[in-house]
Amino acid sequence: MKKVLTYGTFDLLHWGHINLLKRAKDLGDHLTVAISTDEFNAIKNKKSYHSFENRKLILESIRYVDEVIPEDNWDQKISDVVDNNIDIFVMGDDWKGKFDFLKDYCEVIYLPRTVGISTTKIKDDLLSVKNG
Ligand code: C2G
Repeated sequence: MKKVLTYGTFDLLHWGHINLLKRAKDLGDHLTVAISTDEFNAIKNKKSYHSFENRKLILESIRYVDEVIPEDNWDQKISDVVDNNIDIFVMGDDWKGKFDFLKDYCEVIYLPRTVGISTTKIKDDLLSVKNG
């Protein structure tokens, strides 16, 4: 069984996230998603609209996702890969090169980001509608 692993906040889930998760799952047989805790988001200077619990619930409902684990620090990736017997690590290419150190432990693939959508864009667009 080929196991795939990816990381993210996945707030205000949108089709760019789904495109990433689908392509990640298509690379193997099992997809684990490490979702950033609210505390880790603070370290990433990200404020989620949905709580960790609710973002986890949403992710667990996606057909491409087999398992969801918490991401609470920058330094857990090697142990996550080893402890979960991961074959392929996947991230959007906005992270290209940042996780190449994992190549000693698994295949590392950066997938093209989906253009035209982001959680930030959703927030900004809604704000401009609200403000007229
Ligand atoms: N993504 C994408 N296309 C978009 C938006 C996001 O392919 N239009 C991808 C990102 O490249 C990432 C994943 O979806 O691989 C999750 O995006 P975020 O929730 O923004 O994740 P991020 O905050 O970048 O967290 O340790 C790694 C971090 O936790 C990554």
